[in-house]
Amino acid sequence: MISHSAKIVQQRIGALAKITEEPGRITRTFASPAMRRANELVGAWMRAAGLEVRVDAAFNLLGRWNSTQRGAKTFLLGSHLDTVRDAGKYDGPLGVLTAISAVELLRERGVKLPFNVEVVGFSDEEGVRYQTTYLGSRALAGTLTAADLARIEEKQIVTARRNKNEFFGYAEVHIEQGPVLEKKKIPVGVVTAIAGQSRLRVEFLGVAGHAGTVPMTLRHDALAGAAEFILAVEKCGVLATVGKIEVANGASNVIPGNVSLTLDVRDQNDSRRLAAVKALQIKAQNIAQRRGLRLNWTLVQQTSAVPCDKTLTQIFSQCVAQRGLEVLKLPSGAGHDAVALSAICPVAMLFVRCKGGISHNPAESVKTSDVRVAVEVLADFILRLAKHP
Ligand code: HGY
Ligand code: MN
Ligand code: MN
Repeated sequence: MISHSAKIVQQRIGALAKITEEPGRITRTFASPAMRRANELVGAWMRAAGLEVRVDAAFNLLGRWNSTQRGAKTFLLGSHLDTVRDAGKYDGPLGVLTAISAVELLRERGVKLPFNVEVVGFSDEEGVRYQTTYLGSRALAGTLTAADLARIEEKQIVTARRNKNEFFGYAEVHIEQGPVLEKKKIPVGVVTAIAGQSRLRVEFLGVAGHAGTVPMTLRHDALAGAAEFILAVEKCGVLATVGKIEVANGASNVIPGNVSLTLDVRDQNDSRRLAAVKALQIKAQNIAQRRGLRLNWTLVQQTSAVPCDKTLTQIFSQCVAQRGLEVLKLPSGAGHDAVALSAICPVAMLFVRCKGGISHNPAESVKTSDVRVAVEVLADFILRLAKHP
C-alpha cells in the first residue's frame, strides 16, 4: 500500500514537472498561467483523495479534510508549487504530494481525526517574480506589509488572510537541498531551525562611455565596481550570494554606466547575518567612492531565523525512531514557507535525502524508497498528533 503511494508520488512529481512557463525546463512563477495549471492538476489529486479543494485570493491551493468534531482546530501540511527558473522537480512539490498521500492513506484506513487537516500548495515561496519571498504563505498568515503590496500587481492577495487562531500547527516535508543526509546514509532528518535571510538590490551607477575613447584611468565603470563588490561578497564570512546581475543598455563597445545586482545573505544567527550585511554595505560604499560611482542599496526583504517547535519536532523524531531509523536533527540553510507560518502557529519540518544534496537545479533527485519513508513518517506524525492534539 505505502510503496504504492510512494510510486504514485513519483509519477505525480513527473507529471507536475511537465507544467512550466519555459518549454524544456521547469519554471513556475507567482500567479503565472503555469501556476494556475499546476493548481488544477494538484487540485484534482487532492479531490481524488477526498479533500475539499479551493484556491484562495493569494493563489494558494488548499485541500481540506474536515473533522467530524464541531469547532475543531486545523493542522496545516504542505509546501510550495512555485519554482526557481530551470528548477528541479522536488523543491516544493514533494512536500505537497507527500502530504496528499499521507492524508489519502489515513482516510483509506478510515481514520477519524479530532482536528481538521488542510494541505496547502503555496503560490510563491521562491519569490522569483518580485524577489520577495513567501507571498502566498504570508498572505495566508496575514503578515504582508505595505511594502510588499506596493511591490506587486496582485494586491488582492491580502484578502487571503485566515483567522490565525484556526491553526494549531504546520508541518512541511521538503528535500534537504544539502549533502548531510546522503553523507550519513539516512533517508530523512528532523529540522531544528530555519536560517534567517536578507534579500537586497544593489545598484552601481557610473558613467556610460565609448569603449574605444575613454582612457582606463578616467572611467567610472559600474560593472567593474560591481565585480569588485561580488568578490567581496564571496569573502564576507556568512552564506552570501549574488544570484542575478543586470547591465542596463549593455553593449560590447559601451562602458557600463548602470548595473544592478541581487544580494542574498543567510545565517542561523541573526546578528551575524545583520553584521555581514552592514559590512558589505560599507564595502560597497567604499568601492563606489573610490571609483566615482553612485550606490543605491535597497533592502527588499528580511526574515529572522526561526526555531522549529520543540513538541512537533519531538513527535517527528518519535515517528522516525519508531520506523527503526536513526534520528538526525539538522538546521535548514534554505528558507521555507514554515518561516511565514511560524508567525501564527508552531512549525516543524522533515527533510528528505536528495541525490548529491543538489537543488535549484534540474538534476534534483529523490529515491522512491525515501519518498516512502517520508509518507510513512508524515502519516504516523498525524496519527500521533491525534492522540495528543
Ligand atoms: O531561497 C530559499 O532558501 C528557498 O529556496 N526559497
Ligand atoms: Mn523550497
Ligand atoms: Mn527553493
